[in-house]
Amino acid sequence: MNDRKTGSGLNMSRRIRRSPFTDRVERHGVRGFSVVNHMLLPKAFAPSVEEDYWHLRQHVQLWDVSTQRQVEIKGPDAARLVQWMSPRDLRGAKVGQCLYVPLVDEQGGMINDPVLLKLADDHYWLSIADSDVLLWAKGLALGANFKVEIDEPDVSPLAVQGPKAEDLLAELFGEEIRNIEFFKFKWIEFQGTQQLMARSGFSRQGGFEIYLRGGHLGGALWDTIWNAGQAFDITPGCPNLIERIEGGLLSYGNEFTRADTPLECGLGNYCSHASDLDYIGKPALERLQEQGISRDMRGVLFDGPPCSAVGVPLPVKSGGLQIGQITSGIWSPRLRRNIGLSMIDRDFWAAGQKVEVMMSKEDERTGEICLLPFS
Ligand code: THG
Repeated sequence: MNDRKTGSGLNMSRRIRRSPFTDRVERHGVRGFSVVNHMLLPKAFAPSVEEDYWHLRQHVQLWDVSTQRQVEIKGPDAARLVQWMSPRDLRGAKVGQCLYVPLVDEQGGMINDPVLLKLADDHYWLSIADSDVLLWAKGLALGANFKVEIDEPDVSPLAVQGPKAEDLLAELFGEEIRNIEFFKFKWIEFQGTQQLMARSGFSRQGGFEIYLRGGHLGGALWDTIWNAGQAFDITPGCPNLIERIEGGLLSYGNEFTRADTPLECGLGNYCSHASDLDYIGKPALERLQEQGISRDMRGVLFDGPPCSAVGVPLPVKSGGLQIGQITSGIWSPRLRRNIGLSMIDRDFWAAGQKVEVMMSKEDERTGEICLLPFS
């Protein structure tokens, strides 16, 4: 399938970047791609998302998540710029730590929700979701005259996710990797190079992400893990829609956009109330905090035949009144019910609230609101 066109009919060009692992992913028969940060993200491998889901919960998978591009910020003003970009209080952050940080604009609207890695006091990576943070950061730095260098380095994360990830990686990179705590990272050696390994990833099944420095090593890193992974039942995978929704992991561009604030998308815990902290959008978020939010992120459980992956948002109603929309939804084979993520209006957001989900004008399903994550 290494031609100019994927199976889904997506027309390839240089603007849709390949990753250091794309060759491997194609060799494994990937069944389609999405595009994130102008780069290919595998969408499915096994015959169904459901098979991938059960496998992820029991074994180990190798995910090409190179689309989680790094925006590197270094220099004397790096810490100041990163803090200015986020309402999360970063003053206590330590080298070796990963932090999930909302980035907001001057109106409090979500710019992105990256994982921040603190490499040194004056050196950070923002491991971004799907928006052009590089340009935002460069514009801010230039306008404010910050002494920083900002770039997208040759770094491509490869995720090893699932309950057997730790045993597999300990065999390859040493027992020390077992001591990496959740959302911390350490340096490992691979073919004479130093590589960053974090205990993190876009699933709730445990696992690690290796931030590969040097795309030319991509094939070798993939093959090394793949070969050792045979004994662990490894398969190629990708962020799994069922598992992600069940786990309440949000996707920028799907669950929220620049039209939403972190307070409304369930990211209020990552917004500081400290009066002596300054960041872009602070007045807007403070105003909203005072007023109180009028919607918040919730789960929706709904009845009827299994629903396939939601592509176009599904209206959520109560007594005919629209109170939200499901932005990601699918059938959960474990809960044996359809599940979805939606921001829900305040008067209706209590767990247990009965709702209607509109699959189409003719197909109305009964459902109820629940807290995240789905249990
Ligand atoms: N890994 C890396 N980069 C990423 C993602 C990732 N960039 C884009 C996207 N995913 C960002 N979104 C999330 C959302 C949630 C989490 C990670 C990335 C996550 N959060 C922890 C939780 O909810 O338990 C809490 C983190 C904290 O306390 O700071 O795992 O997957 N590299």
